[in-house]
Amino acid sequence: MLVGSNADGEDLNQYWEQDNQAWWDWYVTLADNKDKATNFVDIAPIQHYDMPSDSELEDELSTPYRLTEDHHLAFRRDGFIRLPKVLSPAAVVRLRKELIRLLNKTFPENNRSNRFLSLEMMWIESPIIKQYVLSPRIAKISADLLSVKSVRLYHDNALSKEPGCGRTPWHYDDHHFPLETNDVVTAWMPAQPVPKAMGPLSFAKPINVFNLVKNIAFNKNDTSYDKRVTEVFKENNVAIDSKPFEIGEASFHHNLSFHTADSNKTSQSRIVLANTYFADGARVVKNPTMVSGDWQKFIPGVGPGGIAASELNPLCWPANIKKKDVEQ
Ligand SMILES: O=C(O)CCC(=O)C(=O)O
Repeated sequence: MLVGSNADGEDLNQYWEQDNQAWWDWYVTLADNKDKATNFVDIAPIQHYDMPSDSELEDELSTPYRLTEDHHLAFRRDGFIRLPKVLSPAAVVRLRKELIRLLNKTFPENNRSNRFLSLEMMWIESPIIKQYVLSPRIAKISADLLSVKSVRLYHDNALSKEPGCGRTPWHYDDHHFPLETNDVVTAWMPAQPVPKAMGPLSFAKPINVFNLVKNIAFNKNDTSYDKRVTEVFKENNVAIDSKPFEIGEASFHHNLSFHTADSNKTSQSRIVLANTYFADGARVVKNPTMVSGDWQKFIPGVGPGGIAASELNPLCWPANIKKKDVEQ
């Protein structure tokens, strides 16, 4: 899966040489997959909901979500939180329809089997996805959980775990995002319910368990890192939250939260919109590595050490989205 100098030796301190889909194709090979699914579980198709109109969607995605003190405490303690009803079922169905349209345009039917498909920066192309990505509702939850005044977008990401795709390796996002700050959060918003068999995002808790595994060497060529993290978490009886997601439920995780996801053993794609936001003012790290993939696509024109505030990193909270921007 690795090419050019990325394929040589063990060194991670180099730029990624392919596109971001190639990054995911490589990354999932680093997961330990003992139990390969052979029979897929058939799950019920999503119930019918009337699609929201553009203005209903805009209203929903600009309405603040009521976070409680318990939510804040749980996020600070555990590094992630699951929130019910972040999206209405109708908004989930509209999101799914648009993500499928975009995925279908990019990935031919005959080249999807067992893969982890990804698409980023969809908000530039799709006014519908733009509503979900620059959403004041989602960005305000993110800023509030981080306890920062303002957040910018790092990227949006469609994550389609296809039937038969194996586990997502254990990791924390600090390893991936080349941002010189820990004020980074990802809103992981499934575009359908995610039962256990589909591979819900799963979190190790509390947040500081990253200290148990921070000295494990990352190996770009095999599954040893993922295996060792699993072992260390087991040895230390680390609690893993791997509950299913209801329709409309979303999780928000900090960049120090260790997470994984099981394989997709169902016959449906596990489609998710994952938006990552970071505190305004953050800089790009001085030495991005190949584990950051093609990050310059997300922060164009800003080099190592520069402030991550390109035109593709708009301030999402406080909100500056205008109706006419959405309808362009
Ligand atoms: O969706 C997955 O399986 C992994 C996603 C992930 O690691 C993330 O959003 O940070």
